[in-house]
Amino acid sequence: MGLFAWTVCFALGCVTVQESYPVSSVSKSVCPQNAKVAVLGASGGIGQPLSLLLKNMPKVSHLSLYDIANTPGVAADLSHIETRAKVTGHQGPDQLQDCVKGADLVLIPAGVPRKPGMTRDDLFNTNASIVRDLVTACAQGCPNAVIGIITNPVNSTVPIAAEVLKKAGVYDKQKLAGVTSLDVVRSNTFVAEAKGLEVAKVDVPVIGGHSGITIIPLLSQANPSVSFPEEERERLTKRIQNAGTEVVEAKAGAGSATLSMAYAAARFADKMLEALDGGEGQVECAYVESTETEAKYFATPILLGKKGLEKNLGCGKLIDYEVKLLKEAMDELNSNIKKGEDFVNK
Ligand SMILES: NC(=O)c1ccc[n+]([C@@H]2O[C@H](COP(=O)([O-])OP(=O)(O)OC[C@H]3O[C@@H](n4cnc5c(N)ncnc54)[C@H](O)[C@@H]3O)[C@@H](O)[C@H]2O)c1
Ligand SMILES: *[C@@H]1O[C@H](CO)[C@@H](O)[C@H](O)[C@H]1NC(C)=O
Ligand SMILES: CC(=O)N[C@H]1CO[C@H](CO)[C@@H](O)[C@@H]1O
Repeated sequence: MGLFAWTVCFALGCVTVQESYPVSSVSKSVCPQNAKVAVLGASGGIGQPLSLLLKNMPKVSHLSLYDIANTPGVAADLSHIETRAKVTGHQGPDQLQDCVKGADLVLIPAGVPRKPGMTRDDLFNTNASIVRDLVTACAQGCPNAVIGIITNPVNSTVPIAAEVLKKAGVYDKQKLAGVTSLDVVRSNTFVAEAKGLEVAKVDVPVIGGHSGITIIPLLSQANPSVSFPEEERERLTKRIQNAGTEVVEAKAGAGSATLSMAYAAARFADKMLEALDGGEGQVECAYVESTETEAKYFATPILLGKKGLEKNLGCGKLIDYEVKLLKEAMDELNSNIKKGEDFVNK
C-alpha cells in the first residue's frame, strides 16, 4: 500500500485520494491491479494459510487454487471472506490449465512428504517430478508469469523449473525464483530478539542456497547495523541455518514450518505484486539464476520491478566469517544444482 496516496476503486474507475505529501513525492495511483495469483499445492500445510493471506491482499482480483485433493473445500471456505479476490478451486491434472491460465504470479508449495520405505532418491524424485509437471503447465498457460518455487529442495527444484521453461522456449530469468524469504524473516526475528530492536525495522540479507550450510545470513550487513561477539555471531548463524529443525522438533511429528513459511511467501508475493504494478524500491532476497558467484543459482537481494526479478543487488561486502561460510557452501550448492539440471535433461 502506498503511504501517501491511496486509491478507492468505484465501479466507474479509480480515484486517487491524496494525503499529506512530502514535497518531493510524486502522485502515484495505487489502484489495486487485477492480479491473478495461482497457488499450486493449495490444500497443503503451507498452501492453505498462504491462500488465506493472498485472499486478504487488495491487489489480488483472482485467487486460483490447484491441488490434487481438497481444493473445492479450501476454495469454498475462502470464497466466503469479504475481500475482493474471486476464488476458484481446481482439482486434478484435468483442471490444471484452467487454474494457471493467464496468471500473473504462480506460487508452488506442492509436494509429497516422506512415506515409509522411500529412499532419499525417491523423496527427491517425487517433488522434482511434481515441480517439473506443474511448471510445464505454467509454460503453456502463463508463460509470462512470475513463478515462485517453495517446494523443497529449493536448491534443486529451481534449476528443474528453469530447465523445463528453457525446453518450452519461455525461460526468462527475471521471472523465476526460489522463495527464500523465510530465511530473512527468521533472521530479522532472531536479530531483533537478540538486540532488543523493533523487529519491523530490522532487515538482514540472507544469501546462498536454501538449506543447512548453504544459508548464509549476512549479519554484518544487517540494517540497522548490529555487531556480535564472534561466538554469538556463530550461534545465531547456526540457529538461522537450522531454524527449520526447531519447528519440526517442536511439532513433534505433526509437520514442519507451514505458518511462518506461508507468511514468508505472502511477503514475497506482496512485494512482487507491488513491483509488477510499478511500485518502486521493492527488494527481496530470492534464489535466482546468478553470476554473483560460481554457483549458477544463488540467493541475493534482488530489486523487483515491472518485469519481475529485475536487478541483482549482489552480495555486498562480506566479512571474513561470511566468506568462510560461502566457501563451505559452494560445493554442496553446485552439486545440488547439477542434480536438478540432470533430472530434467537425463
Ligand atoms: N521454501 C521454504 O522456505 C520452505 C519452507 C518450508 C517448507 N517448504 C516446502 O514446501 C513444500 C510444501 O510443504 P507443506 O508442509 O505445505 O506440505 P504438505 O504435504 O502439507 O502439502 C503439499 C500439498 O501438495 C499437494 N500435492 C501433492 N502432489 C501434487 C501435485 N502433483 N500437484 C499439486 N499439488 C500436489 C498435496 O496434496 C498437499 O496438499 C514442501 O516441499 C516443503 O519442504 C519450503
Ligand atoms: C517434498 O515435499 C514434502 C511436503 O509435501 C516435504 O515433506 C518433503 O521434505 C519434500 N522433499 C524434499 C526432498 O525436500
Ligand atoms: C545443503 C543441503 O541440505 N542441500 C540440499 C539441496 O538439495 C539436495 C537435493 O538435490 C539435497 O540432497 C541437499 O540436502
